[in-house]
Amino acid sequence: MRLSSFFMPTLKEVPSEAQIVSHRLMLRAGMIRQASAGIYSWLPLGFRVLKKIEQIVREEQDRAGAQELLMPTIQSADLWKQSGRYEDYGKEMLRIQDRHEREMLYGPTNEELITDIFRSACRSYRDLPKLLYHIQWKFRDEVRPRFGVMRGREFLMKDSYSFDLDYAGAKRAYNKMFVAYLRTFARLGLKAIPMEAEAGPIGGDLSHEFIILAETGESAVFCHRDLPAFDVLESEPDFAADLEPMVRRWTSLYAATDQKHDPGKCPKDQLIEARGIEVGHIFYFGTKYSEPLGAAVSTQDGKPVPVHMGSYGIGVSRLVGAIIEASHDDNGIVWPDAVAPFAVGLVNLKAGDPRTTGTCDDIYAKLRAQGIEVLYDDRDERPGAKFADMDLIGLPWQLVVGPRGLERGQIELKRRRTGEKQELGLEAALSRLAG
Ligand code: P5A
Repeated sequence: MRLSSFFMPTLKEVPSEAQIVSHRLMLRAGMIRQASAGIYSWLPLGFRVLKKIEQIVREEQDRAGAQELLMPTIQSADLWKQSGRYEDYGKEMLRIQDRHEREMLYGPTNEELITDIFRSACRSYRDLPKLLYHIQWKFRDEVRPRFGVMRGREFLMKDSYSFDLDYAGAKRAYNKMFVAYLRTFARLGLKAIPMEAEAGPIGGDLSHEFIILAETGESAVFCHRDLPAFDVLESEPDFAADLEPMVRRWTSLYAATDQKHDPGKCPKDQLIEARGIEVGHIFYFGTKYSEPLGAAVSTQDGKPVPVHMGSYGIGVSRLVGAIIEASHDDNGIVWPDAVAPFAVGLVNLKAGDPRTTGTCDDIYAKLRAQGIEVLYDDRDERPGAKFADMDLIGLPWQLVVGPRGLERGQIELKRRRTGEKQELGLEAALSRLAG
């Protein structure tokens, strides 16, 4: 992509309404634009990151054996009346009337709708287990939407739902999601710590939040100081096997959110007290929805029993902000490779110089031919402005090409994360990026 034609409306000024660094950087880098309170348009740069995150989330769901479908954003109130949550959800739910004066709503979550889909198709224990997910926009009319995409009113969630015959089956599904979540966040370049949590309006008595430690986190969290060093990607889990030992290991050390924290039970001398961002939340709630909605299957002896369910959420749009909170410096964003909107920023230091431009055009073509995503700053701007923009948008590699370096047959390769710079010949630089 050539920057001269790419729609990336960066801001020089620090937007005054943005209180935390990720919100400021997303606005300054031209990733999002507020449409109204807590509701954002995703501009091309931000949208590319959102899609990358979504894809990693999807791959790990698929690996764990979940199947993707797509439910609508607008739901009928009827199912919510059957579950009893139409009243309970209160003002957070955006209620809508259609032209026939039917009560509709913009879904804040999908337990009711997926239970309805399940009950219409599955009647026997032979239909179990089922593990389904979608990635869809939600609306919650938060009292105080703030921090940009971190606490929005409209936000993108990956939500999965499991259906099993009994607690043992449901716990197997819970464990699969637990491990899939650890892998997902690790692949996104994050250290997410599972913590015992309150189930809130979703319900149930077994629940974990996945928390990233960050000063700007909305909640106080407490965990054993050894937990952040646990590494989930060191081995590939077998999702067909019993994951209980792995989940036990991850839950063996103390970790609790504010509401679950018990000063009497925590290891006081080995405790980290920090603030955290909730990027995922998983729940087992048994028959809370299957009973009122009549989602039952017949067992081997023909008796109908309500299915045991769980639901599992990841804040996909929140993750964009959370990753920036965890990975930035004074000059801007520092994207982890896996989610960067482009892998390389190619900087032409002298757009008016035929030799420099010729070399840049050549590099641009070669990188693209190798399938490397590159943003080519071909604008006629001062080098200082180009460097500042490149640092701001945080692409993992910068390739800087100028007339003076070319005299010596050299171009500069900079690693955004460390600031480390290397002078290399053209071919060496290209093979470095390919490797
Ligand atoms: C689990 C999936 C649920 O809604 N039902 C379906 C369950 N859980 S949750 O904890 O309420 O939300 C799941 C994740 O969504 C993100 N999230 C938000 N992101 C941005 N703005 C918001 N207002 C918002 N509310 C929730 C969080 O990452 C949360 O863990």
